Amino acid sequence: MSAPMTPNARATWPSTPGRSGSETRSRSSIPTTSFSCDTNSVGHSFRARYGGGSRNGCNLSGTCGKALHEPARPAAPPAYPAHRTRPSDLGVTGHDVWKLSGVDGNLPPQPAATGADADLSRATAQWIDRDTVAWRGAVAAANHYALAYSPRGDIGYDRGDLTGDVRLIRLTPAPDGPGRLSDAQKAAWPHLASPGGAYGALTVDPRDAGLVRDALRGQVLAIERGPSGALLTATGVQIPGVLDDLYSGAATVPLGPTGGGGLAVWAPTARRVELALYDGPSTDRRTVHRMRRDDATGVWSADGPASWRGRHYTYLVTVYAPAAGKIVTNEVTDPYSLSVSAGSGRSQIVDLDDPSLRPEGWTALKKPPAVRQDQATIYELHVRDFSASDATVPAAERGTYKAFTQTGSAGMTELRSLAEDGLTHVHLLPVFDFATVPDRKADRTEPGCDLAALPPDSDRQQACVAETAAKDSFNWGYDPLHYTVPEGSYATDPDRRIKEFREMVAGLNGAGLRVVMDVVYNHTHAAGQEPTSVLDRVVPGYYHRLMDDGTVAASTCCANTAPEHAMMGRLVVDSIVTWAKEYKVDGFRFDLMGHHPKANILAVREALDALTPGKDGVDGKSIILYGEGWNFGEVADGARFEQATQANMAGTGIGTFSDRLRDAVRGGTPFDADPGVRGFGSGLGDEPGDRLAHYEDLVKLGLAGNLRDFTFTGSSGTPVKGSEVDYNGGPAGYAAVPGDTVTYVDAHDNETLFDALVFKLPKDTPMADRVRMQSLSLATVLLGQGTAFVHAGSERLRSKSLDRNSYDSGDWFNRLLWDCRPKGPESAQGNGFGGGLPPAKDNEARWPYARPLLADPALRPGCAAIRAARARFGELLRIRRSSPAFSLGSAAEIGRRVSFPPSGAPGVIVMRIDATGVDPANKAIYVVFNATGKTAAPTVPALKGARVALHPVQAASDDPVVRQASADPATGTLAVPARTVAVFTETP
Ligand SMILES: [Ca+2]
Ligand SMILES: [Ca+2]
Repeated sequence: MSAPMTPNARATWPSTPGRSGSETRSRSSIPTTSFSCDTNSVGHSFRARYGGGSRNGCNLSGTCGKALHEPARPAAPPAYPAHRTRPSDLGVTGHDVWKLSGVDGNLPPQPAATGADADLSRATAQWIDRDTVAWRGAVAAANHYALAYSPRGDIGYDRGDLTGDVRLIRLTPAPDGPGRLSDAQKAAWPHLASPGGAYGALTVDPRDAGLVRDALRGQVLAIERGPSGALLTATGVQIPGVLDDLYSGAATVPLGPTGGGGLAVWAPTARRVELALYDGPSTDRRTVHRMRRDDATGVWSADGPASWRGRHYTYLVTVYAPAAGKIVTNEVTDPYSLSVSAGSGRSQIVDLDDPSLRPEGWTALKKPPAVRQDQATIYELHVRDFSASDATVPAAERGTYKAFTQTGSAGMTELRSLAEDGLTHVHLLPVFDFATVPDRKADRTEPGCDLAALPPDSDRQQACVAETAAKDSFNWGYDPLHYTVPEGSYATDPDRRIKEFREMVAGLNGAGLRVVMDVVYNHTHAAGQEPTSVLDRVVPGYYHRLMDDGTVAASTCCANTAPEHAMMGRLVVDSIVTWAKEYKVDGFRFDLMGHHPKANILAVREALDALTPGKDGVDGKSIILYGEGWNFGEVADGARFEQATQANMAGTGIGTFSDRLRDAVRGGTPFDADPGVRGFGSGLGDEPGDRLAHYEDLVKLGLAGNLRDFTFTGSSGTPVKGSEVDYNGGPAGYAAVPGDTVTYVDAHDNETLFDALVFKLPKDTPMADRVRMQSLSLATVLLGQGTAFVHAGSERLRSKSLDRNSYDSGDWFNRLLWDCRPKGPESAQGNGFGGGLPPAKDNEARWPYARPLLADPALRPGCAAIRAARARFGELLRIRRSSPAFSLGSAAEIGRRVSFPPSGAPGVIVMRIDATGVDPANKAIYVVFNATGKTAAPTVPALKGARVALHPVQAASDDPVVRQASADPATGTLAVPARTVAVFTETP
């Protein structure tokens, strides 16, 4: 029997049928190439389809962290048959022998096939549990299937067949069908069970079950051979399902620093894991220690002595990495890191209870009173924005956690003042370790131009900012590197980040504000073998969500994680609990929460609810949760699991941002090509018509917590339920309880409210009226049922110089100015407006709209306007806090008590809240939103003869115009000046 010979291959076949033999073939080398994400197209499809907000984040370094192989090109090769003898039959040198079922003896080489579908860089098969491989396409009864694996990771493809140290696990058509997924499997893996039956099912031959763990610790392919044995298909295998099945015991094993000097890491597919223990954060001197693998859980551990505490470490993970196409040894930080070195290159063993990591008084930290979710009023703030431009903060502390300890600074004085008015939470944009800002100040470069000296409509500011954007101090930070470590660039010294982060929490709590963290578990900065890839270099192919071909899903802009996989889901819960317990964080906002399973977010809730002051030092039940419940991408419409989307989270009390009221108040959507589309708060009040009428319905519904079952008289004149009001073709009302809804009119995404109004309001609108419309828009947030959310600076007309996506626009476009007084060139004062054309990257198409606006001095507010806006915002906060009627707490109470009597005029909304029995001081509260340019005078018959007056806060208002609002008990008429929100109380 002659072996097929090719220039690079040799094969030895057994001379006696049934005896073991060996076959060795050359490895085909597969070139690796990385590619850049087309984030514009990703962002565009996001924007086009969903009301979320433009994406930000990880498009920053120019890589999505994915590496793709170029497909191996099949030559016209000889092919080999299917099915192999049991490996146990083979001698120690034996590797690979093909047999056909029902045919005695080993098969000789077969004639050349015309070319198999053998792109080994893809992974179209999915190993979903220890017994089952889902096969893309139908399983053909006449064909033969197997998992081909190699502990050496050296399987290649050449001339029609596999090369390398190929071992096999036999697969047979699954009994259901046959060759079909069972109903239970279809339910668990809905995206594999499309109506056409996209995936067949294969079962691991019980005789080979003992090979499964070993196979998973090498390269694994799924192959299909024709009746003659010719290779038809060879593809990589997705392994999260089988790992979750085999290693379910890992779910409760402690990971990361486990006390003393102990460490543990889950790496079930690794061939070896070693611990590299360094003498310091940057020295090369290290000792390497073996780690012990627990075969049942896949967890590797080292029991270090307590003297290891403080030492820096990495793991040396020897593992098959599909992105490399071979076995590699990855030096990688700990996914469960609690501390990292400056630059995040090494983890550090720390005990977070160490007194040196705690500010004074930490254990006894006094929290501001807990606030029910629907009573919360949240202020969304970026750590750098808060103090980078605040001259009252020592220069070394500007832009840092430490700035929150400067109790006498302008910023902290302002936060305290807002808290006194009724603000309850500060929500911080990402403060976990992210990848896009160098930790050390010395490694950062700030823009070198005199930005303030340039003309207000110049394109030079943005050009200058763009030059240093990749190396400057600013990024929003939606590019996670280590989920459970504070970001280093916000510390005055990255090595003191833990203590300084805690000082920030204590500073904010001391100012009367609870602290929310923006968390981004839905993606990582990178995947594959990229240097900033952590999870995927420990367990390649596990933590991220893979598409049908095995590439990493990137619908969120970046490498999407898969919290539906057990250990990723666990990481989310563990990380949040650590922030809650060890950093005393009072709330969490999930970025793209709709990409998480609902069950994952509920598991977070459950874990937090179990934290008690006595046991854990914090009251977990007082921690609020909310997130972006958008429905898009590869998970859309429940394609893979029940998502944590707006509609699905209804009734959980975990909030989702409502885009309904936002769009109705601002007008249009954040994604319109023309930014001038008007809404209820931006000038449409003077343009009666169907559009205004519909927007008024959305605003009313939003004021009532956006409840799906809230019934009110709609613009049609007949009663309508929240779920019956249209929002872009779907139901507008989706909440079941008021805590489900986070109401907002601006956030870090998209233009600030002031900038949106610049685009939308008639150009000749006087500044005083712009201030009024700003307040009116914010009033729809602050006087509604449900969680109120504002972007920092909205209360003071904050502008980003019309930037719609400032994630990497530097400190300059993100300036938050606490001091409105002119202190330099005209463009440096005020609210940030007129800081030049916004960065070309996301705004250039709008420059023709922006240029004349930025050049217009009438659009730059002075101190009087900014102070007026701030004063009225404070009044709205005080009014919200003044009565329980503004947070009734249940759908039933809202349904019973909130109504919208006819206003008699387009552009005017009257809201009545029956306060009897909930507010001892008031019988009812009336709020009139007059979004028109004329005095409104709605008549409410029920008010005839009632004791009705302007709310005491407004009777003493800073705004002389609202003080003119009046009630006439003789007629029941409420007279409200143009562009004004007036609140009236009816007393017993
Ligand atoms: Ca960092
Ligand atoms: Ca930057």
